[in-house]
Amino acid sequence: MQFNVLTLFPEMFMSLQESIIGKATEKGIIDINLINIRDFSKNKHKKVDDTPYGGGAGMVMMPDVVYDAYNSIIAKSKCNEKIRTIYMSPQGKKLDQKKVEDLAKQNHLIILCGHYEGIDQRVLDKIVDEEVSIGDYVLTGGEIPAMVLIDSVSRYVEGVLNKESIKEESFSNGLLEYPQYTRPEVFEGKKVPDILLSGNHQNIDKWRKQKSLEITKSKRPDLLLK
Ligand code: 4H6
Repeated sequence: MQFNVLTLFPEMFMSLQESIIGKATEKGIIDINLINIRDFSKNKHKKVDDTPYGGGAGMVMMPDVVYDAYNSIIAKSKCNEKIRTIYMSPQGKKLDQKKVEDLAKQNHLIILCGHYEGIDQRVLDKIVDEEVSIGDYVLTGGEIPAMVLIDSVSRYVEGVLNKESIKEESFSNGLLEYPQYTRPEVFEGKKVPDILLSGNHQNIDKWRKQKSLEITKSKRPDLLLK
């Protein structure tokens, strides 16, 4: 799966190369194509923003620069299929596991990261298919939300994780995860629950399902109502 990211801060995405996503990009399962919007500035000072019409604080990213950066992706894309363009914004629809699974069906995505006070509305109207938010809080830029989206979607791409981890995880069954234990058998006087050492997998499954329910009921009762 290919993620094309339009950003003023491509270096921020280097952290994605650590751990599992990094392994997947090495294997070629995932391709993160970073496009520096600043490279498309026509200005000799590489200016990408200007003051807002109508006045007000801060700066707005210029539509032509963003449009040229976007078109550089379209020009290079070999397939004729339409590529979904997502704008990371606090005004977007909240990202949840359902949306993540839906996005994972795409072969290509374009993710637009805004900065300053945002981007001129006219280019957004032209290129953006959907606005996505990672939660109800404001950040200085769309890069961290874009990384959250890439990480969560990549987990569903064939070959990134083993299938078991996806099936067993939180939310896939609508419940939170049961508690996990590993060696040592006794830690600070606390023993691992006996049932997990019993070797009886039917009982272990039952116990875990029960724990999942209990934990969901106490920590996230809203999930049970859904
Ligand atoms: C688009 C428009 C996403 C992007 C405005 C982005 C939070 C989220 C941004 C802005 C983001 C999220 C610029 C508005 C800075 C506030 C970048 N913040 N902002 N919740 N910020 O997914 O000022």
